[in-house]
Amino acid sequence: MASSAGGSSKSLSLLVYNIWTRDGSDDSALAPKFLDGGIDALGLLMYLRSGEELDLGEEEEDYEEDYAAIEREQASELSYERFVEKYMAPNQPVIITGLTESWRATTELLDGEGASLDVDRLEEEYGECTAPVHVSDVPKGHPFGGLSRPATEEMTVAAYCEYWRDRRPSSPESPNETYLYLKDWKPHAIPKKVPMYSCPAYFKEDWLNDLNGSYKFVYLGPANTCTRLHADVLRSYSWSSNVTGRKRWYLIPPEHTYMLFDVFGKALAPHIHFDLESELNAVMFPGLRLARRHAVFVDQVKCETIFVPSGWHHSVENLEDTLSINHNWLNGFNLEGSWRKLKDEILNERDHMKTARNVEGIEQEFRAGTEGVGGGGRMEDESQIKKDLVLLYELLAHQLEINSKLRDRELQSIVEILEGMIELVGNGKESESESDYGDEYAGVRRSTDWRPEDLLMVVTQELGIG
Ligand SMILES: O=C(O)CCC(=O)C(=O)O
Ligand SMILES: [Fe+2]
Repeated sequence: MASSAGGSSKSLSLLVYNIWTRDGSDDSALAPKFLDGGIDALGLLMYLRSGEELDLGEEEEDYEEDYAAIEREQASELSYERFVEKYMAPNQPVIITGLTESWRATTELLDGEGASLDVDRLEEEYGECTAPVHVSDVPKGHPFGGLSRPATEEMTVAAYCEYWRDRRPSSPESPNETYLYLKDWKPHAIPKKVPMYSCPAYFKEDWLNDLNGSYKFVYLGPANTCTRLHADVLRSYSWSSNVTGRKRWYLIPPEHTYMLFDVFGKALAPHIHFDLESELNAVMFPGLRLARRHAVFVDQVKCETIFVPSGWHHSVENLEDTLSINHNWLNGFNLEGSWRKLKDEILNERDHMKTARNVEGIEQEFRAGTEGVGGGGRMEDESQIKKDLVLLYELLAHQLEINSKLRDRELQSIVEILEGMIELVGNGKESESESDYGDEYAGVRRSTDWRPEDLLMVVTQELGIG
């Protein structure tokens, strides 16, 4: 990658080579490093160290304008069965129109013509609620070039409405416009309040919200606010409806996810059109240009609802002041994908723990050298994985308890996942699990006709829940 390495780069590469090949004893140990992008990372590190020119090869074609579009369907002509067959089961995105016109949010929270939000009414009804608010600094002349900082505090809806009414452009000297984006607000949690919307029938089979309804959100953001590239919790589906305003969505199919990560396979690009004119960004995110070839794109207008399939990374920009409502949701159709992802994360984390001592120092040095580059979300860390594992376990346990209509294939998936959890978590403890659970554990593992309640009990013990 670097055209010619100087003295310090050579000794550095020798050091890394020796570490990665266990002191030169096993060349084949380098193979996984080629596959996971580590060699590119080494090249990049050498470049940063030596200040040498990089040979980036031929200038690539720019695919930026080539995004494929998302289909649109009218709710009145889309039966539930067709939605399942054409979109939910094959995990394909769609925009559905005609679902929100009768919502209270549409009939009561918009101004006379329904053209924009009635902020006074919102404040009157919900002023005392609190919600997380994200701050976005957007460089002038680069709409959506800014990244919102994660919410550090909650704000009352009244205070947010005041901000909304008093918004002014920043002073001409300021390089940025600063916006506040109210996200993940949960007004449905207010007791005895008439709901401002109802969940469309297509999305009602929802094991995630069956648990405690905590994945139902309202978003309110001025034009130019955005949500960085991400995939939703546990690879859940999302549906999102615009009550008013316009959003631009970019979605990347799951088979191309790997193209969105940096050379270390860890940091996600913040946006699908992250600036690749910068040489360093281009090297840091070698797959991003190609990912654009596979992205689909839509401008979603008022009263349209998008179905975001499982595991599709997406970034979202508010093109106008926008009020939207969304749920993350999960059921027997995307359950196995959720589990596959979690299992991969657990295995990766273990692998990482094994090699962490070897590569962490190098990686940290690299990150220090490229501070401010990329900076997208990191792959899940250990505590997040544990939380996700507990969440998945709890929602499965809940379905077994409340859902008497589970289809055979769903029951089978649940049992296989519980077995997988035991195997994975149990393996982590190595010989301990045998002695802790003795015959009971062995009995479950040997069992050919599954008993979900036994599996649940063992997983509960293994995860330390309950
Ligand atoms: O509207 C947004 O800013 C983000 C929405 C989103 O990520 C979702 O619905 O999954
Ligand atoms: Fe999302």
